[in-house]
Amino acid sequence: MNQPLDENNETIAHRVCPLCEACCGLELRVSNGKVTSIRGHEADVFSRGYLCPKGVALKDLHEDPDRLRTPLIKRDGRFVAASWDEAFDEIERRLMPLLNEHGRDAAAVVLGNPTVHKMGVGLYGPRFLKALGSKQVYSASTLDQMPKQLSSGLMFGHWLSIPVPDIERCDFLLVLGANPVASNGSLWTVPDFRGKAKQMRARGGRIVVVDPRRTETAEVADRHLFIRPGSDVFLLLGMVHTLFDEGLVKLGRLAPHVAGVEEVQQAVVGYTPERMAARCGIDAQEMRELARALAGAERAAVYGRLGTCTQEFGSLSSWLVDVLNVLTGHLDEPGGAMFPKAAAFAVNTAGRPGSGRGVITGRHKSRVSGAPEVFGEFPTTCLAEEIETPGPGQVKALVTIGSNPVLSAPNGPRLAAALDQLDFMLSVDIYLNETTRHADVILPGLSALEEAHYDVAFPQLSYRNHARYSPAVFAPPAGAWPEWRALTRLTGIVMGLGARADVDALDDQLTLEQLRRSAGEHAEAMFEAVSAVASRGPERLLDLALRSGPYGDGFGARPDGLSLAKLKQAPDGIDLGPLAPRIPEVLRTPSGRIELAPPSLLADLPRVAADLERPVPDLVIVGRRQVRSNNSWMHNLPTLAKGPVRCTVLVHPHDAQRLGLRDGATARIAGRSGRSVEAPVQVSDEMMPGVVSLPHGWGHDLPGSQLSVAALRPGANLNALLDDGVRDPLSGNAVLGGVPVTLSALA
Ligand SMILES: Nc1nc2c(c(=O)[nH]1)N[C@H]1C(S)=C(S)[C@@H](COP(=O)(O)OP(=O)(O)OC[C@H]3O[C@@H](n4cnc5c(=O)[nH]c(N)nc54)[C@H](O)[C@@H]3O)O[C@H]1N2
Ligand SMILES: Nc1nc2c(c(=O)[nH]1)N[C@H]1C(S)=C(S)[C@@H](COP(=O)(O)OP(=O)(O)OC[C@H]3O[C@@H](n4cnc5c(=O)[nH]c(N)nc54)[C@H](O)[C@@H]3O)O[C@H]1N2
Ligand code: SF4
Ligand SMILES: [Mo]
Repeated sequence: MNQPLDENNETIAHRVCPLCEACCGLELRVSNGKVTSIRGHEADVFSRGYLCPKGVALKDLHEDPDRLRTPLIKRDGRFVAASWDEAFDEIERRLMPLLNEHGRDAAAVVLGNPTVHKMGVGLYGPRFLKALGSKQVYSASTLDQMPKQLSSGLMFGHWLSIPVPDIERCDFLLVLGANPVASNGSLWTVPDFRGKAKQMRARGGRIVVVDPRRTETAEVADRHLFIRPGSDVFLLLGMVHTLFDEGLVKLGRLAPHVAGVEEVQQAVVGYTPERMAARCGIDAQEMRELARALAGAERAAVYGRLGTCTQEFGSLSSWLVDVLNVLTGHLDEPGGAMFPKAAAFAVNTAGRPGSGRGVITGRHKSRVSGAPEVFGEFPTTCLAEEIETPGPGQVKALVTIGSNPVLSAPNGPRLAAALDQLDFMLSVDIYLNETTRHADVILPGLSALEEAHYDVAFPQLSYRNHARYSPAVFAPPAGAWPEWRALTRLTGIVMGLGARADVDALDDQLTLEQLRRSAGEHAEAMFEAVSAVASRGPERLLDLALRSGPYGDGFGARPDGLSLAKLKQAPDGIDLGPLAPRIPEVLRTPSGRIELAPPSLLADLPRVAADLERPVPDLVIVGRRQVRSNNSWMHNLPTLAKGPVRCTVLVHPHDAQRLGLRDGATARIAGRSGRSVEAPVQVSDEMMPGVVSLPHGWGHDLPGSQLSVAALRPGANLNALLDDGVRDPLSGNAVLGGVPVTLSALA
């Protein structure tokens, strides 16, 4: 794939960026085994040359001397380098007796954000979980998007059937609680949102942003409305009310496919815009006009993201976003909110089209708080108590895979203390950081540039259908293990096969078993066919998924269809066209219809009414994403770390004045728990009065980490302030915004 360019032996390689959901195609120049430059891949069919500064920092990540390259074992409180065999022996020796004595639920697993950005981890992590058989599964999803997954699951029948705006054809886009200009999008894979927003406005489209901060995205929109954090549900209910009140409901083509319209109408009767206005800070007239604009636009979409999820009414808000899309006739219509159709791995392209089992929650409850299981997980904010609380079922061992909950989950200090009580902890991670320093064994992964890649999740959320494969840019160092192999060996260990089971044989066995479940009698033939052309591991699973997917060659049935071999011949990727209507085929609800009024959501509405009576806190905090940062783990890369101090608390001038805070001074920010952090003040009228903002993922001053660059400017850990006791009850999602704080000037 790499073509030599000149006498310097410079070659060009292409790689989809693994750092965020935008999935930009990158063009790397490589000379003598080193990256010499990284830029956007202009011919990439999907991202068209776009990239952000983090993409460039992939070079720093690849070369970072702090990035782990060998397994580490903690001996007498210190990490020492170990061979892979030694590390697996240690894991078997320490983990298996715990499982044998206390049962499978004695081991918990936490999956972090990067696990969805590496094909091998995304595909082999689930295998390990299945073999482990523990109910103690946690992930970044309950710090992030679980409300949207739940509302989508209840409405459309699968956790990942999430509609995304068809921005290239949209005339009116309402964005709530998302800042894609900085974050580059989430649950919506849309590289170069800024450029697409510009194009949209150039053809007469309008964008309205609802956010307690006038964000970078608000700056490229036509209109920005401040909203009090945590109160989207009031705005959205007011808008839904208006649609019924003013006769604006128009289901269009979807009419025969929607159940529950009358129930929704009944449910919103009391929620007039006039009653909602004071609570959310958006006036009633404004609310009515937003509803009219949405209903009146030919092609429109409502998109809500992180800010609408990480709050007490996350599931209700996420649901109401799509209720608006459905009631205004914009769901599943070109230019509206549409369902992507991925080439591989999408559950909503498999099985019988049009109906299915739907989703259920609460098949079991967490031991201490009784939180319902959602999508096979418990809320990450329940992890510390499950470790701390003695009794049958207590968590004694923990496996973290690409996750840093000590910084990324509320009440990190409590979790850090709990990790020290574990009998055994294993981390599969590329850094020795705030979380992995607590581990007994750390298994590193490869650099992303040393592995081939195909995005397993994000084509299911993309603004346009496409398929792209990236070969490895560099061969991995001799003896290094990719995570999928390490996870396979771990799978063997928890299956009782010992620490030296043959990884290749086990991969063959598990792949064939998986195939028998999905393809029945055809399994053997399919297995033979892909094994002849694709290497073991994730590439083989990819070939299987592509060929049996909706655009696939069907193993010969459709010779023009996709296969891995065909994709490998398309270094710019393959465009599969604009999003196309998919209802009813995409639905997997038992009724075969869109469930507009899921009973569990309606039953949660009384909480909203009760909340209307509560006093509004004087000062609350929200988070903030910044282009040169990525959650908790990219502050060690010199190209991103340089420049101004970014971990600042933004304060509105009025609040600064009344609290006696000067720009540049240090403020103590205290939560209700009494825990506090300190950060430099940045006075800015981009904040809504009564709301301050601090980015998350900082706080790199904890002892025992090996992050030499990040430690120079550690920043303050927002999550040290936040409480782990507040959740959206239906999804279990943590509340990360709208949390009451006090601010005071430090002498
Ligand atoms: N207050 C507040 N808290 C938040 C948020 C917020 O907005 N506000 N956002 C939340 C959100 S949306 C998310 S997704 C979570 C993220 O929560 P986490 O996933 O726990 O956090 P990350 O910072 O992404 O940490 C990633 C971990 O993966 C490791 N890693 C990086 N690359 C690789 C790799 O290739 N292989 C392996 N094995 N490991 C790797 C890193 O070293 C790090 O330990 O944080 C949440 N926390
Ligand atoms: N540069 C960079 N990019 C990233 C990340 C990163 O850390 N840095 N993280 C990645 C991850 S894991 C994710 S999940 C995505 C998230 O991507 P987005 O969903 O775009 O999330 P944010 O950029 O945090 O934007 C959330 C917005 O919600 C606002 N907000 C807070 N509370 C409320 C509220 O109650 N209501 C409303 N309406 N708004 C509110 C905040 O002010 C903020 O502007 O970003 C991804 N991309
Ligand atoms: S926006 Fe930046 S971090 Fe995200 S995929 Fe593109 S280059 Fe990578
Ligand atoms: Mo996230």
